[in-house]
Amino acid sequence: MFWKKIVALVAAALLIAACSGQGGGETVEVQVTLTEFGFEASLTDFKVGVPYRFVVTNTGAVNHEFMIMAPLTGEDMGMDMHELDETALAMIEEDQLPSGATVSFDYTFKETAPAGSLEFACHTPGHYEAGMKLPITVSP
Ligand SMILES: [Cu+2]
Repeated sequence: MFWKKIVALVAAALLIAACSGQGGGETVEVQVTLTEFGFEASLTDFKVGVPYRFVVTNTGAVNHEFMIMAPLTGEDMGMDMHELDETALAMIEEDQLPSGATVSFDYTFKETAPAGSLEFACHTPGHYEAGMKLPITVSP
């Protein structure tokens, strides 16, 4: 009798946790396409706290990578790939994104990002300079 009550209480607590875990928000799917040399995205204005599922497809002929990070300034250009990777909020490595591949991941923005402070980018050598970047914003 006692144990049944405990089990029921735990089950109820788990249910409540499951329902409130994402603030009641539904995951929003974002389609991103990579080509030579650019991005197309179904969404570029995001909101803090909303769970997004990025579905990233490489429709180009060569490998690309996908990063969400701050635009590079002149002095950042001297950073090596490893340092660059560290500054990214999220990324898909280029060996995971060969021609024709689709990779999905979930990401929720934790901070706002005004225009000009964040972008999608491909930092495979030469690609960024060729135009593989797309500015995004994150609002409260
Ligand atoms: Cu690229």
